[in-house]
Amino acid sequence: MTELLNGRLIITTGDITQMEVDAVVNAANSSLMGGGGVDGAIHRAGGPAILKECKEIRKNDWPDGLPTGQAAVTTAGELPAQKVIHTVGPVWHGGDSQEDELLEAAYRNSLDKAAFEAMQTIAFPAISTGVYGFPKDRAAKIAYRAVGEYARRNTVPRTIYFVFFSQDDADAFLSAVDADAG
Ligand code: AR6
Repeated sequence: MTELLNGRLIITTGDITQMEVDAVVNAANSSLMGGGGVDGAIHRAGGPAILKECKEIRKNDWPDGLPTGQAAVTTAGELPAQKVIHTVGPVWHGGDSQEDELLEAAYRNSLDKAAFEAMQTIAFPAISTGVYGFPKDRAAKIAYRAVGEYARRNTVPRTIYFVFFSQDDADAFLSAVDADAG
């Protein structure tokens, strides 16, 4: 576990579905109907209440799907977290399709949702770096910058966790961010 940004950002490893936080962020797709990776794990561990609310959101707010970079909140069902914030990261198409801006927006809009509901603790997976193919180093720098800018301007959420699936991914994040700072 490593603390950055004066303790506002905590880098840790493990299964994000086990985090006891106010909100876990889901690396979803626009359909909000579930999938593999983090999305599959969250729906499996949280149970059917999450999908039920996702269907309501599709019907009431986003009939054509949640746009890339946006975020939406549901119950966390049986997860130890209180809520799930679903966001859609960009699919990597080589870097010239606004992938950087859209990834930053996914982090920022998720944090905005958390702040709006006065959530103090939020846990992010490494959005877009699995199925969606975003290069991990580049995603690390964007995630770090997005959260850093947010934390400077906002006191809520108080603590932001980046949860990596493996120690290698956590180490790669720390190297990428360190290289950026130097
Ligand atoms: N806890 C923490 N991190 C995880 C976990 C977990 N339980 N499982 C995977 N990771 P991905 P994406 C890491 O593919 O790239 C889904 O099908 C994983 O190692 O979950 O945004 C959705 O429905 C990787 O580094 O998300 C979408 O269709 C990171 O989480 C699509 O995948 C993100 O990998 C979204 O793709």
